[in-house]
Amino acid sequence: MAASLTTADLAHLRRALELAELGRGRVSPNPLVGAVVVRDGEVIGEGYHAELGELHAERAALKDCAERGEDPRGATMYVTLEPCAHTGRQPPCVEAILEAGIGRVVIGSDDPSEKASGRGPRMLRDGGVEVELAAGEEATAARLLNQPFRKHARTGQPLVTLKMAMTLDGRTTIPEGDSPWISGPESRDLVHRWRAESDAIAVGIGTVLADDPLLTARRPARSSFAPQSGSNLDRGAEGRQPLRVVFDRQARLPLDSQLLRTLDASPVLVVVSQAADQGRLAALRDAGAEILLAEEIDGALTDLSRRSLTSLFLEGGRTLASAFLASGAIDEARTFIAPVILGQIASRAGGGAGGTTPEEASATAGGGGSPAPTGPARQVALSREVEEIGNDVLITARFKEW
Ligand code: AOF
Ligand code: ZN
Repeated sequence: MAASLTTADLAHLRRALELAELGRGRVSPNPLVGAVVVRDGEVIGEGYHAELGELHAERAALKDCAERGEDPRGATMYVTLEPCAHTGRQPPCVEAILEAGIGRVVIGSDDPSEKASGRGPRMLRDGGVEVELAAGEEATAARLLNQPFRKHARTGQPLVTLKMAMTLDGRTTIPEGDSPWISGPESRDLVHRWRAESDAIAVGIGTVLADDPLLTARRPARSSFAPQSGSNLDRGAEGRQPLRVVFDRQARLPLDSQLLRTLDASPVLVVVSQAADQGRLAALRDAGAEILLAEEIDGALTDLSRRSLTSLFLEGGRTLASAFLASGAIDEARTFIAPVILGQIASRAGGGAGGTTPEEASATAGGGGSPAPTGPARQVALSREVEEIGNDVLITARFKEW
């Protein structure tokens, strides 16, 4: 089936993948999707899913054909995700493809959601359209593009990405009085971009008590971060803001913390346990925080997913990370290694790098009021990539693929 794809087919599919990328940070909980329409070797229309609730990629590409005065009858459509057959925020793409008389559809990846799962491709075939599913590199790229969407569809939980920054001697915390940063400015810009692309960011209460972080996505001035003009990342100084989540079993989040003082920038959800004091919970609610009661990380993740959050970006500290690891809940790790040696026992927690304090050890959802679970938590990555970001090295390791 996929063996019949030519070099030209694969090039058009890669173009569709590039187009899909343009929707990043703007369409969740929906997938990133791109489409290209080609007739007689010539591209006659391109489209992508640009904004949640707006045209799907396939319809956007057909609209582009119409705007260019091109007739898609008999043409091939390359689309990164199987076309939908259901009516949701948008009418089914399958209908539009059949109406347009597209002769062949080349699909980058399946759609594992219940309402899809092969229905669209079957309807296209029944309608006389030739349908081919890609394999190999392009298919892998199409699946990797939508890991949050795919995990959410398959498991009812968000994709969890753990971010860390460490020195050459393996330190993740910085001594008092030193510069608070481990990683360099380019890496920190990238972290802000990742925040803007995530549905939620989580930290442990220890990190909040130590650092009083804002956890918003701030748009850096540097050119390494250049959102498309017109994208919502371009809106004013701040872009799309993820939900801020604090794992705080005992509800100790200070009422005067930066998090609670910036609720107009983005909401704060505090994950507490039964052990939390009712008075504290009432005070947090009065201050505008949302409260989520969850004894286990698993339960917290399922609840976040029910709120249509498909990705959770974990930013410190080590205890929260350990609790997630022990629950087998980490899908991907992004670790910066900075060309710095601290060479001493660190005492300052956090500092943007994610730290651990004694308080935190008893304050994460997985901690149970005692130190985080230990035991055999070793996981070996399925794949990893290494890049240079400024003076730092970034290792992206994938533990699960959805
Ligand atoms: C998208 N964009 O380009 C394609 C999608 O809520 P709706 O009506 O927009 O439908 C979303 C579902 O449609 C999504 O979960 C996926 O299964 C399918 N395809 N979605 O948002 C697109 N092609
Ligand atoms: Zn669709």
